[in-house]
Amino acid sequence: MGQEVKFNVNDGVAVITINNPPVNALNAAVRQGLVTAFDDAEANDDVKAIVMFAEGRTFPAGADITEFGKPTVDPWLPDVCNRVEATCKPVVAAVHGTVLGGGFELALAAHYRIADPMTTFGLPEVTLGILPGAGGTQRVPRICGAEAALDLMIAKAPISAAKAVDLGLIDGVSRAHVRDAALDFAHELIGKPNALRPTRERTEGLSDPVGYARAVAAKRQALAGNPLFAPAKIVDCVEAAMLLPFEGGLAFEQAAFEDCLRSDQSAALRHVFFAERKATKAPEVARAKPRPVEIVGIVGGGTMGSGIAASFLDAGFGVVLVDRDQPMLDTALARIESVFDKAVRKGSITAQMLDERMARLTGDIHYFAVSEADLVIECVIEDMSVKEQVFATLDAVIKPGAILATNTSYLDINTLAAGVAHPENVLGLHFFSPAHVMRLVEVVVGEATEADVVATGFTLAKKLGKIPVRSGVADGFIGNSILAAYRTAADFMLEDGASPYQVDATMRAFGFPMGPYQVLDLAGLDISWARRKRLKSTRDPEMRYIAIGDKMCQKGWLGQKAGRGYYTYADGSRLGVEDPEVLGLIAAERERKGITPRAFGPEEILYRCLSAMVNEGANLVLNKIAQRPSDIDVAMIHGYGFPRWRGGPMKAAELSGLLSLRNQLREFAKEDKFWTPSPLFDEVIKAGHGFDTLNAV
Ligand code: 3H9
Repeated sequence: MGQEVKFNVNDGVAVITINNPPVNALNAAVRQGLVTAFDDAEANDDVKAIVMFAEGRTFPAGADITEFGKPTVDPWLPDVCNRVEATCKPVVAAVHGTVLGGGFELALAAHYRIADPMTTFGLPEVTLGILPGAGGTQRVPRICGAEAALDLMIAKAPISAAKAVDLGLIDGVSRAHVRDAALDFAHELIGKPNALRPTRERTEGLSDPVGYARAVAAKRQALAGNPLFAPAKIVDCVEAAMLLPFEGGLAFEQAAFEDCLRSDQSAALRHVFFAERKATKAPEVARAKPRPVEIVGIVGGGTMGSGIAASFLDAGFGVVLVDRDQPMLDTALARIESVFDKAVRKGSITAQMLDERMARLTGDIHYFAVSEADLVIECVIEDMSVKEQVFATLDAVIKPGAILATNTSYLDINTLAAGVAHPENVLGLHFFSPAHVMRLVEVVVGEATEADVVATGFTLAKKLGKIPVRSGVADGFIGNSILAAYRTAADFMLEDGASPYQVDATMRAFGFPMGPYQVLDLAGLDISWARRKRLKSTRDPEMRYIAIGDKMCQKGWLGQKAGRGYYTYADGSRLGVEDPEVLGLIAAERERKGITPRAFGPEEILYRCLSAMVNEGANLVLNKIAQRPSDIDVAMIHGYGFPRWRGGPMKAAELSGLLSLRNQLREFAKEDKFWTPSPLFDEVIKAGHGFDTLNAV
């Protein structure tokens, strides 16, 4: 037996211990070890009962996701579960930590389950585009019925040990060490008649066939129109648990599992699982220790500053908020309190937690108030001279070693850093709006930024429950650079004959919550106008320039805040209505440039928008602004609403073929050099591993 599974006998009870850090994933070695251990325990006459336990922080958190997509290695997890369940001596699973996916299924194959009270249980396979494929869809409903089983497998949220006891999934919790409690339990079982209790033979959950069928039908209806593949398959499997004998149900589940595993959706979602974890790794994080941060200063209490303050308060930090004058400060403090008020109304925090958060917040109108802060983030308007002024003032009051961060979305942090005494302490922390909700934080590393300052940025983002993505300095960093390319592609199509409403509808149908013109209206057209003006002097004169946005800004059609942008918003409504005057303005622009409009179908609109994103993404990797293609996927999913189940733009491109994309870009480039394929494609295509090698860094 390998090191991953150990076996010893303790006074008539065999203890089978899994040891495969960090999360005891059920890889091939563990699976083989378990089968051998159960064979040995069964063959050993001294053994009267068996306890299955795991070392370290958790009972297995699932199958080993890295094995999916590779040739299968026997024994396969469903067979291991069946082996455990078929043992002719009572088996007690002693569980703790995060008992997820295949780990939970393994526990369900035991005859009894005893849990540490802090254990959480879940079947989150659907987040990976698959379904519980080791008997979970058959065993769970046999215990707790269809409704609870479907919630567990589709709603995704893990449940507490107490809830698992309520549902009958767990036989008890113990405050003693869970292995000792399970040993006592196992001793009590020895010699008892009917001590074997295979889950496959349980029927409590099947006792109300009408209710069962109703729950299945309700979930099926709730999922109508859902673009995801796995949830509907889960419903089919749970239905099969009622209709088929156990073995037939298992075979049905196996076929459905394999369908899911082979799907692009699963490849995309599994990619995102690892991409999110990879994004938190950067060379500076590996080599430097983060600086301690307890108090955070925030300058500017607008939407961004208030959201960032709320985020830090949520995570337990002390926050000092500075705004220009008392009325602005009062508004900002009220805005922060209203974020917590909403959370209380939703039940996600208590009134006492609100008070506790507000007690850690102080407001001031003097910069000196941040003199004790370990980190100060400026969140003032997106104007270089204003930001330089704020940095210069902060430089005079902050304590030695304090980190100065900017929340700029576009501006050059090297220029900002050059104006302060310690440029090595400067970095960008680019949050996304609403900052207390959105998970992305771009950690922008300047030429002079010290490694420990970068490491601090990463650590803080994680403490806030956010996903940090490292970015080098570029106008718009990673996310907004890609957004700009996306909008350019869309604007080209507008001028050539598409309407903004067609483009928005196409991108929504793809899975974005909003189309690019809806987003422009929401953010304000003046932001991208300011960028275009700022970059005017460096603009390539050979590149096509679309002036539609500029003309709209000149007319004051700045988006929702102005009551009209690409859409009109009557009486402050946030639901835009298509505007014939916008179509007229676009038509006038076409005429001015002598363009004869042509028709665009959704396929072409989508293709052009996505390929512009991917081409820009490839250039960001090539120019070392992004560390790896998968970071681009993470940024676009968590900052810009790219549908997670499509894997992000880079993964989506890889799944549909990089060679054909490169060739199509070459064709487009005959229209305009904007489309020139990134040289990165040739490198990657020649190497033949897709983006794998680049993602591995
Ligand atoms: C399944 O079970 C299918 C079956 O139904 C049927 C099979 C036939 N595999 O997240 P962390 C790695 S599908 C491989 O940073 P945390 C992770 O990549 C599975 N690796 O820690 C990371 O590596 P690195 C169903 C895994 O404390 C390291 O462990 N289960 C797996 O924030 C630490 O992870 C799930 O979907 C895995 N299953 O969170 C659960 N899990 O250090 C997936 C983790 O190199 N896992 N790793 O970056 C989780 O949700 C979280 O990892 C967990 C811990 C909550 C457990």
